[in-house]
Amino acid sequence: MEQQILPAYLKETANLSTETFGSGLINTTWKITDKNRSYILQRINQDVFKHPEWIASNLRQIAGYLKIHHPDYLFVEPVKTLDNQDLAISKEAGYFRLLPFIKDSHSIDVVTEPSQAYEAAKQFGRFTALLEGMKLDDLHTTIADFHNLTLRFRQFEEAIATGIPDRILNAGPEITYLKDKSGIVTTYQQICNNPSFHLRVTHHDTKISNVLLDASNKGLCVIDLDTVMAGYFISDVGDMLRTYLSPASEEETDMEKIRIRTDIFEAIVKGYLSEMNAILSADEKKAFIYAGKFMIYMQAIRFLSDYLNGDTYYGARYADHNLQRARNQIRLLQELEAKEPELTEILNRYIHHQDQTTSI
Ligand code: ADP
Ligand code: GN1
Ligand code: MG
Repeated sequence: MEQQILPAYLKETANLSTETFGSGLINTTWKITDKNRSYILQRINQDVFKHPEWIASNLRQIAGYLKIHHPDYLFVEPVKTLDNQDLAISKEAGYFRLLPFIKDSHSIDVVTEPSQAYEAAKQFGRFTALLEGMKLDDLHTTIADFHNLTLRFRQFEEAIATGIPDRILNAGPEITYLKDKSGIVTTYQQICNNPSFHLRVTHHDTKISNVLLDASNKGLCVIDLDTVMAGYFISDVGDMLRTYLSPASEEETDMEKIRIRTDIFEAIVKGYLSEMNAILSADEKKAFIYAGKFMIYMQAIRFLSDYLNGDTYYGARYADHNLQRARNQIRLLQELEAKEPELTEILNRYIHHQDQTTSI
C-alpha cells in the first residue's frame, strides 16, 4: 500500500526501503529510507479522522504561528507532494502524509527513568506554552468531543444497553465498578463550567512515543499531531500520568505489575510546570492529580465500551483483549487513588516552591 503512494512525493522511488514503524492503534506508520535521507509516511485512519484536510490545515496554521513567534522551535512540518499538496490521496488506499525523519532523533515506548518523564512533560508543556497566543478559532476540531467525558460516559451507557449480551454479562464487575466511579464525570462537568479552567492548544495524545529525543535523551519536540486542537490541560497531563506512572503499559495483563512510581510523578510535575507554571491558574494546578483520574477513567470506559460493542474501534488481538485493557486501567485508577495523599504532598510542595520562585 505504501509503495503506491510514494511517487506522489518522490521522483525516484526504485531504491527506497520501507518498514512499518511505531506502535499506534489508529494510523499506520512506515519509515521510508532513501540512500541519504529518511521519511515517515503515515496513512490517516479515515474512520476516526473524518476530515484529514482539517489535520493538514491545523498543522499549516501552527507552523505559520511558530515561524513568526518562535522560529527556533523544531516543528515537524509535512513534506508537500510533487504537485504541492499537504496530503497524497489514493482512491483505494485513502489519505497519506509524509514527514521528514528528524536526523539523530529517537523515541521510546516505556518510561524507565524520571529524566525521560521530565523531558516529555517539558516538551508537551512547552508546546502549549509557545502556542498560548494563538487564536483557538484557527484550529479545526479534528475529532469532535474527543475528550468529552460526559459524552464518553453516555456512549458507555449505550454500550451497556445495546452491546453484545454475552460480553455485558462477562464484564459485570467492571461495569458496576465504573458506574460507581461516575463522580469523575461530575468533576469534569464542574471543570467545564469553571471559568478558571481555560481552553488552550492541547496535544491530546501525550504518550512517551510522541516525543522525539536527541542522542543525549534531551527532548527535541512533540510529534503525532493529529489530535492537536482546543482542549483542557487535564487531557495532556492526564495522559502522561496514565501512560508514564506505571512501569507496565495498558497492554499488561498481570495486574500485580501495575503500580505508581512517585519519582516519575514528581518528574512530570516538574517538567510540565517548568513551562506552564505561569500560564496555569491556581485551580488548574490543584487539578493535576484529578487529570490522571480523568484520563484513566475515560480510557477504561472507552476500552470497555469497545469490548461491549465488538472491538470495532481499537481492534483486538485476542478474545477479551479490550476487557483486559479496561481491567488494566481500572487497576491503574485504584493504584493512583491509593497513592493520592502521597502524590498530593509532592504536588503541593512543588506548586508552593514554584509560587515562591515566581514571586522573587
Ligand atoms: P503512531 O503513534 O500513530 O504510529 P507517530 O506519528 O507517533 O504515529 O509515529 C510513530 C513513531 O515514528 C514515533 O514514535 C517516532 O518513533 C517515529 N517518528 C514519527 N515521526 C517522526 C519524525 N518526523 N522523525 C523521526 N521519527 C519519527
Ligand atoms: C489511540 O493512535 P494512538 O495509539 O496514539 C487513541 C487514544 C488512546 C490510545 C490508547 C484517535 O491512540 O485516544 O488513548 O489509542 N487515539 C484515538 O492506546 O482514538
Ligand atoms: Mg504516536
